Amino acid sequence: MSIDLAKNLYAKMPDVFAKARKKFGRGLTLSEKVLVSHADDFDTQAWERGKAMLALRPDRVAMQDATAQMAILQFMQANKAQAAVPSTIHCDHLIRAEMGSEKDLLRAVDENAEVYNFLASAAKKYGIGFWKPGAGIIHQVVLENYAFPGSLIIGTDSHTPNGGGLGGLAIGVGGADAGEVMAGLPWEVLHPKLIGIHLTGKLSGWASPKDVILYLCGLLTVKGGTNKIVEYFGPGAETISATGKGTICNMGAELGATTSVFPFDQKMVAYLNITDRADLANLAIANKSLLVADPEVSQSPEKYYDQIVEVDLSTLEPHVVGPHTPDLARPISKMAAEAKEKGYPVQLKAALIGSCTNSSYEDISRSAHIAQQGLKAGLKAKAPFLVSPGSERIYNTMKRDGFLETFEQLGGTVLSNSCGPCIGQWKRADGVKGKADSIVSSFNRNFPGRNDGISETLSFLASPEVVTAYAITGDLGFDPVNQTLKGADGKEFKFLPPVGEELPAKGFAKGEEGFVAPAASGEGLTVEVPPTSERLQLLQPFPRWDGKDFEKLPLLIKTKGKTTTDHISPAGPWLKFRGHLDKISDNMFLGANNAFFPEPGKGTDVLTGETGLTMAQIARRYKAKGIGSIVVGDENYGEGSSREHAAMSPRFLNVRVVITKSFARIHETNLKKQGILALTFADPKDYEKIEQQDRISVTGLSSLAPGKPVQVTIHRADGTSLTIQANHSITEPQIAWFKAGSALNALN
Ligand code: MIC
Ligand code: SF4
Repeated sequence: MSIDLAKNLYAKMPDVFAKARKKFGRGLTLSEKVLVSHADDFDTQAWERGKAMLALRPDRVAMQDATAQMAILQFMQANKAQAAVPSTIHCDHLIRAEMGSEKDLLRAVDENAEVYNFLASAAKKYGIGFWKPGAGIIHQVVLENYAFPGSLIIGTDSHTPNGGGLGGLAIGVGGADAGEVMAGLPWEVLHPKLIGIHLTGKLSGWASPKDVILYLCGLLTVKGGTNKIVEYFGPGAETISATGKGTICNMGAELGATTSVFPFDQKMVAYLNITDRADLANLAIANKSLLVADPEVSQSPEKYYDQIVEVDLSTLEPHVVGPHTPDLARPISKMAAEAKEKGYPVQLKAALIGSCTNSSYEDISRSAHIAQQGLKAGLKAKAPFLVSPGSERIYNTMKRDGFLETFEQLGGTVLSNSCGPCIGQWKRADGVKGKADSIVSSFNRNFPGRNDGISETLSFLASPEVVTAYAITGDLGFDPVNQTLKGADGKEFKFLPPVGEELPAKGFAKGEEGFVAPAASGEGLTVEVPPTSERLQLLQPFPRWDGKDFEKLPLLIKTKGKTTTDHISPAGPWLKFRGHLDKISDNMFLGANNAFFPEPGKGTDVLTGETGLTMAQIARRYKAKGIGSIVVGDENYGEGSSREHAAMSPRFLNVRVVITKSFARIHETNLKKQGILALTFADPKDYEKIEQQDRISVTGLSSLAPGKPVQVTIHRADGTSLTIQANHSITEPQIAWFKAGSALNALN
């Protein structure tokens, strides 16, 4: 990475901070420092938390292969010669985890050739850095190479906030946002509110950074961070390694937070130094006061943050969360009793460590310490034990320092440096559809069906060291932290708390790092999209709005309960169609619970009465008749991933309106970008009023205006009707997206 980016940014910070202090009449939090220094135009920008739309200029864009396809296809529609900001593509999601690292990688290169060629050729042409398959998982590679204190990075993946571990704002977005920023436009986001997390004390024993965020997930819930930045401060912050901070920020996505951030400190200096960025470390040290909150913030934080949470790291216990949602949290000492009470199957069918969230040297060395204790007692892993290293650097260092060997002796399998089982690219040999059993991982998400494609599987999350201990005992009904177990010789022993190193004493081992630089000029280069491809399809612009109100739209689905993007657009086997809108749309709502049908993903064609059809089948029928439809959703609709397929497929299949109790941030923006009207019930209880045979009208659209509610009329099958109100968060420019049919259409 060129250090000039940071130099230029730091050089302009003092002036804009002075202006901001004057305008706000107070000192600045770290988040505000990053926001104001990236304003497209500080002077004309309105700064009101929770209200104003901010137009920002990110320092860089990162994309992973599964979302990059749509991001690049959309960027191509803007007809630009080069990406306007430094950008990278990372091939990590499309590698299946089945036979171990080497074979999995070879197969991935073969079966994804079209997609990789497309991405590599586009990267080369448009001046985008390309990280080959096997190089590592986007967030780990960004932390090792690109994130820096004070930076603003956007990434087409919801766990982009991992970069907050190095003191910048790193934010997950949909591909359309990335495409626009690469096309030279500013990036828009609702001015987030701020949650201040005051950290005191120091982690000890089994407690790890992962436990900080698992605990916060339980406390704040999956909605607690929506449209908020989580800013950590206080003396405890400096005691956590940079990679540990990365873990905490990464999983802040599970709170729905816009992003999370830690102030610049010595731990970041150490990490920058060991990842070959001493120049950047020195520059940041020289500019330290710009990269932390102003001193008055920690003196009276209540004046600066909208909400404050106190966490004493010294008393934090290791936590376990799940199943099915990351906010069902409890200390590990309570897990066994709860499993018994709720009837969770206690035999663990797999234990998985690593991923973008938890594969730092610290995580791996602490886990290896637990594994060594197991081996010493003559034990092996009882549950299949899988390790997903986050990057080539991590993998080579684990190998050099003997950790790989330790895991393998324990019976573990080391997978390629990729997402693998975290995103359903895992063939679980013993998995049976319809049968509930339990698995545990150190990943960040545990929505139904996420890892093994089986929605009954109960997936629990914990720190990698706890997961390693669980791998050895194979039993969720046993507390490996507090209880004793029997070694091979029958003698009782208790695991000693894990001990590891934050950073490798010998530095990181290098390896084939897999970076391909773009061509100096892309002129004359072509982007490879085979016309007959099953994997890629050039995009056709969505039709413009015809100026008419939506009259009597049939209800496609009313989703009940949690509706994450994994429910709306499942990954796993569908990942291979991420570049082919028509094909992937067949997965639409396959995981969602329909209020009017007993089986997920299915429902009734209300025009013909035929039932048991998939949502895609029904929507395709309506579309063929030229009819749009409406989707009704529950709370925090679209929680989870940044994948815009969850918005593009409905749009492609003619869904015109999505009306919910509330939305998750990235998904709400994705819907708007694709030209779908995203509404919320003014009275959430109105959700209950929607019935299967209703026809729903949304009227007054020609006078759609920011802050002005919209009328929704529900026409009942018996001829009666009732009118309710719906709200929206559509801004003036977003109205233009709606009218043009999509944000991209509005550009051209
Ligand atoms: C995820 O963790 O859910 C993913 C897969 O990384 C997604 C992106 C995607 O769906 O491609 C995310 O988090 O945004
Ligand atoms: Fe990959 Fe999982 Fe991280 Fe998403 S959360 S980037 S799927 S490892």
